[in-house]
Amino acid sequence: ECFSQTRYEPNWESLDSRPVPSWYTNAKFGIFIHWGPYSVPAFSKVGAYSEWYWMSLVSPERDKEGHMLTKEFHNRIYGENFTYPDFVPMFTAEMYDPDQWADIFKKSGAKYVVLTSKHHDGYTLWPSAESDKSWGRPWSSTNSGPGRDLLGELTESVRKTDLKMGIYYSLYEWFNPLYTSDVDLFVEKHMFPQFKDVVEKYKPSLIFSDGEWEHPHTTWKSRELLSWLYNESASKEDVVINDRWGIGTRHHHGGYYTTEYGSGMPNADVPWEENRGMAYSFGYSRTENFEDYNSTQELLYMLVDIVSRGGNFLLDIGPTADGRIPVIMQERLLEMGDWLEVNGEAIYGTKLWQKTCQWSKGKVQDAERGEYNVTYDIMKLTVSPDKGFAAKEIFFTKKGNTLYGICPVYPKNQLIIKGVKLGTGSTVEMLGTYKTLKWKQQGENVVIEVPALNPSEVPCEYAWTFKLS
Ligand code: FUL
Repeated sequence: ECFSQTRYEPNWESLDSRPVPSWYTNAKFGIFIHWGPYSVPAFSKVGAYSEWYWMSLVSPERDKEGHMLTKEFHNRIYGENFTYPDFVPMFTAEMYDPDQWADIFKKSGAKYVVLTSKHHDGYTLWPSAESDKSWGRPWSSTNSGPGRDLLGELTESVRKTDLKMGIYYSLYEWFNPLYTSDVDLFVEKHMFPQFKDVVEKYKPSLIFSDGEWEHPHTTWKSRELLSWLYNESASKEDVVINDRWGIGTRHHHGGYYTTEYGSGMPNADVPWEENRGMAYSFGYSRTENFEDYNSTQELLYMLVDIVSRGGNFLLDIGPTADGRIPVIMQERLLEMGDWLEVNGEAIYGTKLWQKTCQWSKGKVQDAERGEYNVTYDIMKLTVSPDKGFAAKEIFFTKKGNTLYGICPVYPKNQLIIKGVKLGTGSTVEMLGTYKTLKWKQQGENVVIEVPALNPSEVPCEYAWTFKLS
């Protein structure tokens, strides 16, 4: 892959023709991080996003109930005269240890990390001259709050591992005086130089653009920016971008397609990525309790389901204002890593298998026909295999001639995979064990003898992978 030899023109036809670098489509699992001054109040109506605190506080239009709750909380705890920028000195990050973060990410089995370089509040986690200038006050993490280059430090730590480092970047800034008065001037004097600065300084391998929806891509001059990124920038070799570059670009233009708190994309022809938090918010929210968090099992099934349909999973965590990754989030990540340690072979570098069927309530989803309506609620149910037939209980992935069947339920005695012909000399094994399993071809189906395992032989929890090669 050498992307830098092609010259990309500032039009969508040319820009969209750039292939998404394969490091990304092989990676499958990434960690998203929402961190900023909003991590200080760390408050949201349950079900809403805490990183929207400032907007929730001042705008009844957006979500009246959320606004009332936020306002009541804010006035009671901080007082009416306390403004959002007053949170900045409380955004201290004194416990921030980027090496420890990177270590957890590595152990989680994720292959890339995406940190909010700047969210809609405009506050930057790196020294940005544009930010301080157009806000007319210190508005970056080096000269206020933590007094550290949070992005630079994490970039360095992540790059000591083999994980890729990426950034989230919001195009719009709710209350930036330049943005609210003259968006064209904002794009020219603020956004362009700022975007170029963050790219040249940290060479991100991924850019998750966002906050594009108030203007068309022509206002953001996205095509010009992207042709610079692809042709000129320090990131041009391996950079991956998403699809949020102006009204109507989602699922049409840019790089991979994004879905958010959904189930992913029906169409597997395009690289896509589902992003969500472990509970309801991206930023840390102190209103979220134990029962709001998805279990490791649920998160793993999301990952497996998404990968079986050809997508990536960008799972978000919200660190605290003092720089800790909440222990429940650490636990989820480490447990996902334990599973991936055994089963990663069936995840990384795989493609969807044509006959991938979705495990869902009463309805089988078919990637070939593109039906699409997975609800994760079913993950909470105990599923009993339907007479040992695989179609409803297995997620499939493939790599070359190898087919992987990932079973969220341990098959009793037999596993029947319908519509698969295995050549003589093929082997079937269960990942994490050294057992080669007995199998036979029975017409159109492969019938695998599944041994009962002693507790000490069970290779992992939650789902077991059968490798047919
Ligand atoms: C959304 C934002 O508004 C959310 O706060 C979050 O950053 C999510 C990933 O993208 O559109």
